[in-house]
Amino acid sequence: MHVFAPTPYLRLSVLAGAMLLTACGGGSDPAPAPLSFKTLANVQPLVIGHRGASGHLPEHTLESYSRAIEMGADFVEPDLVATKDGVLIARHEPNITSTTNVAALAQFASRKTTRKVDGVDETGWFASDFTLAEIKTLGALITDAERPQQFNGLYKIPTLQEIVDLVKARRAATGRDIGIYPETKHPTFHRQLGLGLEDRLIAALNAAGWNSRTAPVLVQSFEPGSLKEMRGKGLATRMIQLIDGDDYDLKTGRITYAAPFDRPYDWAVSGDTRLFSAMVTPAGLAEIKTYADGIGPWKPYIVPVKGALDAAGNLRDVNGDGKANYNDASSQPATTLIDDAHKAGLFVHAYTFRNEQRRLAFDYNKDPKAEYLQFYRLGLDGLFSDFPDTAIEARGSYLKELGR
Ligand SMILES: [Ca+2]
Repeated sequence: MHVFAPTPYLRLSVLAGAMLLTACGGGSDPAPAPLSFKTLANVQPLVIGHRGASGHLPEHTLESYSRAIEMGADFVEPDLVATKDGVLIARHEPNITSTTNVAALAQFASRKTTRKVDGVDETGWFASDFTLAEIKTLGALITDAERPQQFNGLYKIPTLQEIVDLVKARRAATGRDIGIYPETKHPTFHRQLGLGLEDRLIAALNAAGWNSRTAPVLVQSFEPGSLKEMRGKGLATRMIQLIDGDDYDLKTGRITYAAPFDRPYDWAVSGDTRLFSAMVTPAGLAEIKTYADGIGPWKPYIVPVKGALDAAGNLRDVNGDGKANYNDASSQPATTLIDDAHKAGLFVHAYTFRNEQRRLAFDYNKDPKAEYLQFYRLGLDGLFSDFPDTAIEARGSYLKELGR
């Protein structure tokens, strides 16, 4: 039944509304009233191009951000780290070994070193040991073997300034309200190197004329101290507290916590023993509201994922591929987090949505759009996607459901 109509109950209710208007003499052919969004601002959910369109092109390149904008993303998301000469560039990690071709370049072989990042030893090449001029000789790599490899090494590492310039040019050319969503990455790590990210980001946004509440800028961090510092130093943009976890326990459906993903690293340094989970309690949300405007939780804080167990208590291989893993787990009833955050006056932008089959729970039936729709229907205010094209296609389906 209703194979042509994915949400028959919604369509019926719209139809009933239209009939009622007609019966009341509301005029000829009144347009049915669209259903309301459940988002905090009663607007459609935002699609944020996570590291650009990183499912398609090497992440954090101007080409990746451009592709996301072409696909219709509302925001592009640069993660920020600092070079040796103090320039903000877009990389997901201070350690640039996996996202660039640096390991293959003989002239930089001696730069290989071991550094402690958030308490964990990492060996490789670090952005903070390279000047911007040196960084500009590197080529970016795509980090997922399942994604297109033919662009590896072709694109440069962009500076924050180049990203601002790109977005401004695209705003002017398209008339669209495209924004940037910069993240201070490992703020404590950078501060300890004397390369604090906060002053540099504020200076860049001041120079761009984008240090205001209405600027097309959302600033995010996992470390509350970074956001609080920027607020204290006059950053006026909207800000987002990211909320992480280490892994899923598919047997219980619970998020697990292990260092360094158990708590913000500035909490670890200051001796605050709370976990990230403290942030999603009413008290935690109220605390975030004192310095930020929204939260950016990992997806399972909103929709937990849980597997079925066999008689021996082991995870069942539900899809019959011989392995028992995430693909055998199914999404569970949503938590109250979106409603709780909205009650606290905070919007909710969840991460990260990806298309690959190995990243989809069993009950999405291998269709990434099913996951997007589930979250849109809950009133999520925005989401980070490696595939903005799929996110926007699913948003189109959602808008149709609402009669928009
Ligand atoms: Ca399986």
